[in-house]
Amino acid sequence: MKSDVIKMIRHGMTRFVLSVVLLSSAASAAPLDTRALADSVKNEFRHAWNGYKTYAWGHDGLRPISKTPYDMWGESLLLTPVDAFDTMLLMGLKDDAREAKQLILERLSFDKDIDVSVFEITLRCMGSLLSAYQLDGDPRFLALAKDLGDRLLPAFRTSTGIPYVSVNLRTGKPKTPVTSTAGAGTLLVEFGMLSRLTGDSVYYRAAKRALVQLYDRRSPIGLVGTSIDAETGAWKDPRSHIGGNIDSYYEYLLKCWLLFGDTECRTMWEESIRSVNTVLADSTSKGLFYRYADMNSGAPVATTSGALDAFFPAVLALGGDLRRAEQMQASCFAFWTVHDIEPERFDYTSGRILNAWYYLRPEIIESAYYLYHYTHDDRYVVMGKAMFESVVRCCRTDAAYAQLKSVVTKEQDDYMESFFYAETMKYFYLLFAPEETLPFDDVIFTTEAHPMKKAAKRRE
Ligand code: DMJ
Repeated sequence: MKSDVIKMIRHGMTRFVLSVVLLSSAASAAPLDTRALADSVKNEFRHAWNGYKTYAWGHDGLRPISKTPYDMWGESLLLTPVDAFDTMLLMGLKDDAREAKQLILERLSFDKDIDVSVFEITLRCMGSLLSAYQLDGDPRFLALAKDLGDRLLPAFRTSTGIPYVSVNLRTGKPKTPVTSTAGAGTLLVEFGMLSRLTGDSVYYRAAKRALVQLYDRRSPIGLVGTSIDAETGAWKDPRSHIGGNIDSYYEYLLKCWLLFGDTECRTMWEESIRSVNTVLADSTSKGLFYRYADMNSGAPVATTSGALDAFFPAVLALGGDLRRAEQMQASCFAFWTVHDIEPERFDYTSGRILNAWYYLRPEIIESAYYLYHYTHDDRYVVMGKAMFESVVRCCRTDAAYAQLKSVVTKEQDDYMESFFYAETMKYFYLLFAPEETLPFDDVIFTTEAHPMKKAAKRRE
Protein backbone atom coordinates (compact mmCIF):
# COMPACT_ATOMS: atom_id res chain seq x y z
CA MET A 1 0.00 0.00 0.00
CA LYS A 2 2.69 2.50 1.04
CA SER A 3 4.75 1.49 -1.96
CA ASP A 4 1.82 2.24 -4.18
CA VAL A 5 1.38 5.70 -2.72
CA ILE A 6 5.08 6.45 -3.08
CA LYS A 7 4.95 5.19 -6.65
CA MET A 8 2.06 7.59 -7.32
CA ILE A 9 4.06 10.45 -5.86
CA ARG A 10 7.12 9.47 -7.90
CA HIS A 11 4.96 9.51 -10.97
CA GLY A 12 3.78 13.02 -10.47
CA MET A 13 1.07 13.11 -7.80
CA THR A 14 3.06 15.54 -5.71
CA ARG A 15 0.12 16.69 -3.63
CA PHE A 16 0.29 13.48 -1.71
CA VAL A 17 2.25 13.84 1.45
CA LEU A 18 2.79 10.53 3.05
CA SER A 19 3.63 9.35 6.51
CA VAL A 20 5.72 6.24 6.55
CA VAL A 21 7.01 4.20 9.38
CA LEU A 22 10.71 4.86 9.47
CA LEU A 23 13.29 2.13 9.56
CA SER A 24 13.14 0.10 12.76
CA SER A 25 14.83 2.45 15.29
CA ALA A 26 13.78 5.72 13.68
CA ALA A 27 10.12 4.78 13.84
CA SER A 28 8.66 8.27 13.89
CA ALA A 29 6.01 8.94 11.29
CA ALA A 30 7.69 11.62 9.19
CA PRO A 31 6.05 13.27 6.21
CA LEU A 32 7.66 12.05 3.02
CA ASP A 33 7.30 13.94 -0.21
CA THR A 34 9.72 12.60 -2.78
CA ARG A 35 9.20 15.49 -5.19
CA ALA A 36 10.15 17.96 -2.46
CA LEU A 37 13.15 15.83 -1.56
CA ALA A 38 14.32 15.74 -5.17
CA ASP A 39 13.98 19.54 -5.30
CA SER A 40 16.03 19.89 -2.12
CA VAL A 41 18.79 17.75 -3.61
CA LYS A 42 18.75 19.89 -6.72
CA ASN A 43 18.97 23.07 -4.63
CA GLU A 44 21.92 21.69 -2.67
CA PHE A 45 23.64 20.62 -5.88
CA ARG A 46 23.22 24.19 -7.17
CA HIS A 47 24.59 25.56 -3.90
CA ALA A 48 27.76 23.49 -4.39
CA TRP A 49 28.00 24.31 -8.08
CA ASN A 50 27.64 28.03 -7.40
CA GLY A 51 30.54 27.74 -4.94
CA TYR A 52 32.67 26.18 -7.66
CA LYS A 53 31.64 28.87 -10.14
CA THR A 54 32.39 31.70 -7.75
CA TYR A 55 35.68 30.52 -6.26
CA ALA A 56 37.20 27.83 -8.46
CA TRP A 57 36.03 28.38 -12.03
CA GLY A 58 38.35 26.70 -14.52
CA HIS A 59 40.06 24.54 -11.91
CA ASP A 60 39.60 20.91 -10.93
CA GLY A 61 37.78 21.62 -7.70
CA LEU A 62 36.90 23.87 -4.81
CA ARG A 63 38.26 23.91 -1.27
CA PRO A 64 34.93 24.62 0.40
CA ILE A 65 36.13 26.31 3.60
CA SER A 66 39.00 28.51 2.41
CA LYS A 67 37.07 29.10 -0.85
CA THR A 68 40.16 28.47 -2.94
CA PRO A 69 40.66 26.23 -5.97
CA TYR A 70 42.77 23.07 -6.33
CA ASP A 71 44.08 21.05 -9.27
CA MET A 72 44.57 17.38 -8.58
CA TRP A 73 47.59 16.78 -10.82
CA GLY A 74 49.00 20.32 -10.80
CA GLU A 75 47.22 21.51 -13.94
CA SER A 76 43.49 21.67 -14.38
CA LEU A 77 41.54 19.00 -16.24
CA LEU A 78 38.25 20.64 -15.18
CA LEU A 79 37.35 17.63 -13.05
CA THR A 80 34.35 19.25 -11.36
CA PRO A 81 32.50 20.55 -14.44
CA VAL A 82 33.34 17.38 -16.39
CA ASP A 83 32.17 15.05 -13.60
CA ALA A 84 29.12 17.21 -12.78
CA PHE A 85 27.81 17.75 -16.31
CA ASP A 86 25.53 14.72 -16.67
CA THR A 87 24.09 15.29 -13.17
CA MET A 88 23.04 18.76 -14.35
CA LEU A 89 21.37 17.27 -17.41
CA LEU A 90 19.48 14.70 -15.33
CA MET A 91 18.39 17.40 -12.88
CA GLY A 92 17.18 19.57 -15.74
CA LEU A 93 19.60 22.37 -14.86
CA LYS A 94 19.87 23.63 -18.42
CA ASP A 95 21.62 26.96 -17.79
CA ASP A 96 24.25 25.40 -15.55
CA ALA A 97 24.79 22.60 -18.06
CA ARG A 98 25.20 25.13 -20.87
CA GLU A 99 27.87 27.03 -18.90
CA ALA A 100 29.70 23.84 -17.98
CA LYS A 101 29.61 22.57 -21.56
CA GLN A 102 31.02 25.83 -22.88
CA LEU A 103 33.84 25.76 -20.35
CA ILE A 104 34.67 22.13 -21.16
CA LEU A 105 34.64 22.54 -24.92
CA GLU A 106 36.62 25.79 -24.85
CA ARG A 107 39.25 24.84 -22.31
CA LEU A 108 39.62 21.11 -21.74
CA SER A 109 42.84 19.76 -23.21
CA PHE A 110 44.64 16.54 -22.32
CA ASP A 111 47.84 17.70 -24.02
CA LYS A 112 49.56 18.30 -20.69
CA ASP A 113 52.93 17.27 -19.31
CA ILE A 114 51.46 15.66 -16.19
CA ASP A 115 51.40 12.14 -14.76
CA VAL A 116 47.82 11.11 -14.12
CA SER A 117 46.25 8.05 -12.50
CA VAL A 118 44.88 5.86 -15.29
CA PHE A 119 42.08 4.72 -12.97
CA GLU A 120 41.01 8.15 -11.73
CA ILE A 121 41.11 9.89 -15.07
CA THR A 122 39.18 7.08 -16.73
CA LEU A 123 36.43 7.19 -14.10
CA ARG A 124 36.21 10.93 -13.76
CA CYS A 125 36.94 12.15 -17.29
CA MET A 126 36.47 9.42 -19.86
CA GLY A 127 33.24 8.14 -18.30
CA SER A 128 31.84 11.67 -18.00
CA LEU A 129 32.72 12.61 -21.56
CA LEU A 130 31.15 9.44 -22.92
CA SER A 131 27.98 10.00 -20.98
CA ALA A 132 27.96 13.68 -21.99
CA TYR A 133 28.16 12.55 -25.61
CA GLN A 134 25.32 10.05 -25.17
CA LEU A 135 23.03 12.50 -23.34
CA ASP A 136 23.87 15.72 -25.19
CA GLY A 137 24.91 14.42 -28.62
CA ASP A 138 27.77 16.86 -29.27
CA PRO A 139 30.54 14.90 -31.07
CA ARG A 140 33.21 17.09 -29.47
CA PHE A 141 32.66 15.19 -26.20
CA LEU A 142 33.44 11.93 -27.98
CA ALA A 143 36.51 13.46 -29.64
CA LEU A 144 37.83 14.47 -26.21
CA ALA A 145 37.19 10.97 -24.83
CA LYS A 146 39.03 9.42 -27.79
CA ASP A 147 41.98 11.76 -27.39
CA LEU A 148 42.16 10.77 -23.73
CA GLY A 149 41.89 7.06 -24.55
CA ASP A 150 44.78 7.33 -27.02
CA ARG A 151 46.93 9.04 -24.40
CA LEU A 152 46.21 6.31 -21.84
CA LEU A 153 46.97 3.32 -24.09
CA PRO A 154 50.76 3.41 -23.50
CA ALA A 155 50.10 2.49 -19.84
CA PHE A 156 48.90 -0.96 -21.03
CA ARG A 157 52.17 -1.76 -22.86
CA THR A 158 53.50 -4.08 -20.15
CA SER A 159 54.55 -7.71 -20.29
CA THR A 160 51.19 -8.78 -18.82
CA GLY A 161 48.88 -6.19 -20.37
CA ILE A 162 47.98 -5.00 -16.87
CA PRO A 163 48.41 -1.20 -16.92
CA TYR A 164 50.82 0.88 -14.89
CA VAL A 165 49.28 3.09 -12.21
CA SER A 166 49.93 6.35 -14.03
CA VAL A 167 51.01 7.74 -17.37
CA ASN A 168 52.23 11.08 -18.66
CA LEU A 169 49.47 12.53 -20.81
CA ARG A 170 51.89 14.21 -23.23
CA THR A 171 54.78 11.77 -23.49
CA GLY A 172 52.99 8.49 -22.77
CA LYS A 173 55.68 7.55 -20.25
CA PRO A 174 54.19 5.15 -17.70
CA LYS A 175 55.02 5.19 -14.00
CA THR A 176 54.61 2.79 -11.06
CA PRO A 177 54.11 -0.86 -12.06
CA VAL A 178 52.58 -2.07 -8.79
CA THR A 179 48.89 -1.36 -9.15
CA SER A 180 45.74 -2.08 -7.22
CA THR A 181 43.34 -4.66 -8.62
CA ALA A 182 40.60 -2.02 -8.85
CA GLY A 183 43.00 0.37 -10.57
CA ALA A 184 43.74 -2.13 -13.34
CA GLY A 185 40.36 -3.83 -13.46
CA THR A 186 37.93 -0.90 -13.52
CA LEU A 187 38.46 0.37 -17.04
CA LEU A 188 36.42 -1.81 -19.40
CA VAL A 189 33.03 -0.10 -19.09
CA GLU A 190 34.58 3.18 -20.28
CA PHE A 191 37.15 1.75 -22.71
CA GLY A 192 34.54 -0.65 -24.10
CA MET A 193 32.03 2.14 -24.66
CA LEU A 194 34.75 4.21 -26.33
CA SER A 195 35.33 1.32 -28.74
CA ARG A 196 31.62 0.93 -29.39
CA LEU A 197 31.14 4.64 -30.12
CA THR A 198 34.29 5.10 -32.24
CA GLY A 199 34.24 1.74 -33.98
CA ASP A 200 37.86 1.11 -32.96
CA SER A 201 38.25 -2.05 -30.88
CA VAL A 202 41.72 -1.15 -29.59
CA TYR A 203 40.36 0.28 -26.32
CA TYR A 204 38.10 -2.67 -25.60
CA ARG A 205 40.91 -5.12 -26.25
CA ALA A 206 43.37 -3.32 -23.95
CA ALA A 207 41.03 -3.03 -20.96
CA LYS A 208 39.58 -6.52 -21.45
CA ARG A 209 43.04 -8.07 -21.54
CA ALA A 210 43.91 -6.36 -18.25
CA LEU A 211 40.72 -7.71 -16.64
CA VAL A 212 41.35 -11.26 -17.88
CA GLN A 213 44.98 -11.14 -16.76
CA LEU A 214 43.88 -10.27 -13.23
CA TYR A 215 41.24 -12.99 -13.23
CA ASP A 216 43.65 -15.59 -14.59
CA ARG A 217 45.90 -14.96 -11.62
CA ARG A 218 43.15 -15.76 -9.10
CA SER A 219 44.08 -18.24 -6.39
CA PRO A 220 43.00 -21.88 -6.32
CA ILE A 221 40.05 -20.81 -4.15
CA GLY A 222 39.04 -18.23 -6.75
CA LEU A 223 40.12 -14.99 -5.06
CA VAL A 224 42.24 -12.05 -6.19
CA GLY A 225 44.62 -9.97 -4.06
CA THR A 226 44.83 -6.25 -3.38
CA SER A 227 47.83 -5.28 -5.55
CA ILE A 228 49.88 -6.79 -8.35
CA ASP A 229 53.06 -6.07 -10.32
CA ALA A 230 52.08 -5.25 -13.91
CA GLU A 231 55.43 -6.46 -15.28
CA THR A 232 55.92 -9.72 -13.39
CA GLY A 233 52.27 -10.54 -12.77
CA ALA A 234 53.08 -11.39 -9.13
CA TRP A 235 50.65 -10.42 -6.41
CA LYS A 236 52.23 -7.90 -4.02
CA ASP A 237 49.45 -7.82 -1.43
CA PRO A 238 47.59 -11.14 -1.12
CA ARG A 239 44.75 -9.84 1.03
CA SER A 240 41.39 -10.48 -0.58
CA HIS A 241 38.22 -8.49 0.18
CA ILE A 242 35.53 -6.44 -1.53
CA GLY A 243 36.72 -3.06 -0.18
CA GLY A 244 38.84 -0.24 -1.62
CA ASN A 245 41.55 -1.32 -4.11
CA ILE A 246 39.56 -4.36 -5.25
CA ASP A 247 35.88 -3.28 -5.07
CA SER A 248 35.07 -2.12 -8.60
CA TYR A 249 37.01 -5.01 -10.22
CA TYR A 250 34.01 -7.19 -9.26
CA GLU A 251 31.57 -4.47 -10.27
CA TYR A 252 33.02 -4.31 -13.80
CA LEU A 253 33.00 -8.08 -14.35
CA LEU A 254 29.24 -7.99 -13.87
CA LYS A 255 28.60 -4.70 -15.65
CA CYS A 256 30.63 -5.61 -18.74
CA TRP A 257 28.53 -8.71 -19.17
CA LEU A 258 25.31 -6.68 -18.83
CA LEU A 259 26.47 -3.74 -20.96
CA PHE A 260 28.35 -5.51 -23.75
CA GLY A 261 26.87 -9.00 -23.55
CA ASP A 262 30.41 -10.28 -23.00
CA THR A 263 29.90 -13.90 -21.95
CA GLU A 264 33.50 -14.28 -20.81
CA CYS A 265 32.81 -11.48 -18.31
CA ARG A 266 29.69 -13.34 -17.25
CA THR A 267 31.70 -16.47 -16.49
CA MET A 268 34.36 -14.48 -14.64
CA TRP A 269 31.65 -12.72 -12.60
CA GLU A 270 29.80 -15.91 -11.72
CA GLU A 271 32.97 -17.74 -10.69
CA SER A 272 34.19 -14.76 -8.68
CA ILE A 273 30.99 -14.02 -6.80
CA ARG A 274 30.71 -17.68 -5.83
CA SER A 275 34.16 -17.55 -4.19
CA VAL A 276 33.47 -14.18 -2.58
CA ASN A 277 30.25 -15.44 -1.03
CA THR A 278 31.83 -18.70 0.06
CA VAL A 279 35.05 -17.39 1.59
CA LEU A 280 34.52 -13.71 2.44
CA ALA A 281 30.84 -13.36 3.40
CA ASP A 282 30.52 -13.04 7.17
CA SER A 283 27.12 -13.26 8.84
CA THR A 284 27.51 -11.81 12.30
CA SER A 285 25.26 -10.62 15.09
CA LYS A 286 25.72 -7.13 13.56
CA GLY A 287 24.51 -8.31 10.16
CA LEU A 288 26.09 -9.33 6.87
CA PHE A 289 29.57 -8.03 6.03
CA TYR A 290 32.50 -9.26 3.94
CA ARG A 291 35.77 -9.96 5.71
CA TYR A 292 39.42 -9.67 4.67
CA ALA A 293 41.09 -13.04 4.05
CA ASP A 294 44.28 -14.43 2.57
CA MET A 295 43.61 -15.04 -1.14
CA ASN A 296 45.37 -18.42 -1.11
CA SER A 297 44.35 -20.05 2.14
CA GLY A 298 41.11 -18.18 2.80
CA ALA A 299 42.29 -17.60 6.37
CA PRO A 300 40.53 -14.55 7.89
CA VAL A 301 42.78 -11.48 8.16
CA ALA A 302 40.44 -8.74 9.40
CA THR A 303 36.81 -7.98 10.15
CA THR A 304 36.79 -4.49 8.71
CA SER A 305 34.33 -2.73 6.46
CA GLY A 306 33.56 0.87 5.63
CA ALA A 307 32.17 3.50 3.32
CA LEU A 308 33.69 2.01 0.16
CA ASP A 309 32.40 -1.51 0.87
CA ALA A 310 28.85 -0.14 0.83
CA PHE A 311 28.83 -0.28 -2.99
CA PHE A 312 28.40 -4.04 -2.74
CA PRO A 313 24.64 -4.21 -2.05
CA ALA A 314 24.12 -2.39 -5.37
CA VAL A 315 26.27 -4.92 -7.20
CA LEU A 316 24.63 -7.87 -5.46
CA ALA A 317 21.20 -6.50 -6.39
CA LEU A 318 22.24 -5.91 -10.00
CA GLY A 319 23.51 -9.49 -10.09
CA GLY A 320 20.14 -10.80 -8.84
CA ASP A 321 21.03 -11.55 -5.20
CA LEU A 322 18.49 -9.33 -3.46
CA ARG A 323 18.59 -11.34 -0.24
CA ARG A 324 22.26 -10.63 0.49
CA ALA A 325 21.94 -7.11 -0.94
CA GLU A 326 19.19 -6.17 1.51
CA GLN A 327 20.96 -7.80 4.44
CA MET A 328 24.21 -5.98 3.78
CA GLN A 329 22.54 -2.63 3.17
CA ALA A 330 20.79 -2.89 6.54
CA SER A 331 24.13 -3.70 8.21
CA CYS A 332 25.92 -0.77 6.55
CA PHE A 333 23.12 1.65 7.38
CA ALA A 334 23.21 0.59 11.04
CA PHE A 335 26.82 1.82 11.11
CA TRP A 336 25.76 5.08 9.44
CA THR A 337 23.27 5.77 12.23
CA VAL A 338 25.79 5.37 15.09
CA HIS A 339 27.34 8.80 14.42
CA ASP A 340 24.72 10.18 12.03
CA ILE A 341 27.15 9.61 9.14
CA GLU A 342 29.39 6.75 8.17
CA PRO A 343 33.10 6.41 8.93
CA GLU A 344 35.61 5.43 6.26
CA ARG A 345 36.57 2.21 8.10
CA PHE A 346 35.34 0.30 11.11
CA ASP A 347 35.63 -3.13 12.68
CA TYR A 348 32.22 -4.66 12.24
CA THR A 349 32.58 -7.08 15.12
CA SER A 350 33.70 -4.64 17.82
CA GLY A 351 32.14 -1.53 16.30
CA ARG A 352 35.48 0.29 16.73
CA ILE A 353 36.15 3.09 14.24
CA LEU A 354 39.47 2.57 12.43
CA ASN A 355 39.31 5.64 10.18
CA ALA A 356 36.82 8.31 11.20
CA TRP A 357 36.90 10.41 8.03
CA TYR A 358 33.88 10.91 5.76
CA TYR A 359 34.99 11.81 2.24
CA LEU A 360 31.50 12.70 0.94
CA ARG A 361 31.30 9.22 -0.54
CA PRO A 362 28.24 7.95 -2.46
CA GLU A 363 28.35 4.16 -2.14
CA ILE A 364 25.68 3.56 0.50
CA ILE A 365 23.35 6.01 -1.29
CA GLU A 366 23.98 4.25 -4.60
CA SER A 367 22.96 0.96 -2.95
CA ALA A 368 19.78 2.54 -1.53
CA TYR A 369 18.90 3.72 -5.04
CA TYR A 370 19.43 0.27 -6.58
CA LEU A 371 17.49 -1.43 -3.81
CA TYR A 372 14.59 0.96 -4.13
CA HIS A 373 14.52 0.29 -7.85
CA TYR A 374 14.39 -3.47 -7.35
CA THR A 375 12.09 -3.69 -4.34
CA HIS A 376 10.04 -0.48 -4.32
CA ASP A 377 10.27 -0.85 -0.57
CA ASP A 378 9.71 2.51 1.15
CA ARG A 379 12.49 1.86 3.61
CA TYR A 380 15.12 2.80 1.02
CA VAL A 381 13.55 6.19 0.36
CA VAL A 382 13.36 6.79 4.10
CA MET A 383 16.97 5.68 4.44
CA GLY A 384 17.98 8.05 1.63
CA LYS A 385 16.14 10.94 3.28
CA ALA A 386 17.93 10.31 6.57
CA MET A 387 21.32 10.17 4.83
CA PHE A 388 20.64 13.29 2.77
CA GLU A 389 19.69 15.20 5.92
CA SER A 390 22.86 14.00 7.67
CA VAL A 391 25.07 15.13 4.79
CA VAL A 392 23.43 18.56 4.69
CA ARG A 393 23.64 18.94 8.48
CA CYS A 394 27.26 17.83 8.84
CA CYS A 395 29.02 18.75 5.59
CA ARG A 396 27.42 21.94 4.24
CA THR A 397 29.54 25.10 4.25
CA ASP A 398 28.53 28.57 3.13
CA ALA A 399 30.32 27.92 -0.20
CA ALA A 400 29.62 24.23 -0.90
CA TYR A 401 30.17 20.89 0.89
CA ALA A 402 33.17 19.73 2.93
CA GLN A 403 34.42 16.27 3.78
CA LEU A 404 34.75 15.45 7.49
CA LYS A 405 37.94 14.75 9.44
CA SER A 406 35.85 12.84 11.91
CA VAL A 407 32.32 11.56 11.94
CA VAL A 408 32.54 11.69 15.74
CA THR A 409 33.52 15.35 16.17
CA LYS A 410 32.05 16.43 12.79
CA GLU A 411 35.13 18.62 12.20
CA GLN A 412 35.10 19.63 8.56
CA ASP A 413 38.07 19.43 6.21
CA ASP A 414 38.81 21.90 3.43
CA TYR A 415 38.31 19.53 0.49
CA MET A 416 35.54 18.39 -1.79
CA GLU A 417 35.95 15.65 -4.38
CA SER A 418 34.39 15.95 -7.84
CA PHE A 419 32.54 12.67 -7.20
CA PHE A 420 30.28 14.56 -4.80
CA TYR A 421 28.70 16.19 -7.88
CA ALA A 422 28.97 13.12 -10.11
CA GLU A 423 27.78 10.45 -7.70
CA THR A 424 26.64 11.50 -4.25
CA MET A 425 24.17 14.14 -5.38
CA LYS A 426 23.14 12.17 -8.48
CA TYR A 427 22.20 9.06 -6.52
CA PHE A 428 20.27 11.10 -3.95
CA TYR A 429 18.41 12.79 -6.77
CA LEU A 430 17.63 9.61 -8.68
CA LEU A 431 16.44 7.90 -5.51
CA PHE A 432 13.80 10.62 -4.98
CA ALA A 433 13.01 11.67 -8.56
CA PRO A 434 10.41 10.01 -10.80
CA GLU A 435 11.71 6.81 -12.37
CA GLU A 436 11.35 8.27 -15.86
CA THR A 437 14.12 10.78 -15.06
CA LEU A 438 16.46 7.98 -16.09
CA PRO A 439 14.94 4.58 -16.84
CA PHE A 440 17.16 2.29 -14.77
CA ASP A 441 17.08 -0.69 -17.09
CA ASP A 442 18.22 1.33 -20.11
CA VAL A 443 21.65 2.06 -18.67
CA ILE A 444 24.63 0.71 -16.80
CA PHE A 445 26.31 3.19 -14.47
CA THR A 446 30.08 3.45 -14.49
CA THR A 447 31.66 3.21 -11.07
CA GLU A 448 31.63 7.05 -11.06
CA ALA A 449 27.83 7.03 -11.71
CA HIS A 450 27.99 8.04 -15.35
CA PRO A 451 25.14 6.30 -17.20
CA MET A 452 26.14 4.31 -20.30
CA LYS A 453 23.21 3.47 -22.56
CA LYS A 454 22.85 -0.23 -23.23
CA ALA A 455 21.55 0.61 -26.71
CA ALA A 456 24.33 3.11 -27.50
CA LYS A 457 25.51 2.82 -31.08
CA ARG A 458 28.11 4.42 -33.26
CA ARG A 459 26.68 7.21 -35.39
CA GLU A 460 27.66 6.88 -39.04
C1 DMJ B 1 34.68 6.99 -6.80
O1 DMJ B 1 35.77 7.58 -7.40
C2 DMJ B 1 34.33 5.73 -7.49
O2 DMJ B 1 33.06 5.34 -7.09
C3 DMJ B 1 35.32 4.63 -7.22
O3 DMJ B 1 34.88 3.36 -7.70
C4 DMJ B 1 35.66 4.49 -5.77
N1 DMJ B 1 34.99 5.41 -4.96
C5 DMJ B 1 34.95 6.78 -5.32
C6 DMJ B 1 33.90 7.47 -4.49
O4 DMJ B 1 33.87 7.02 -3.19
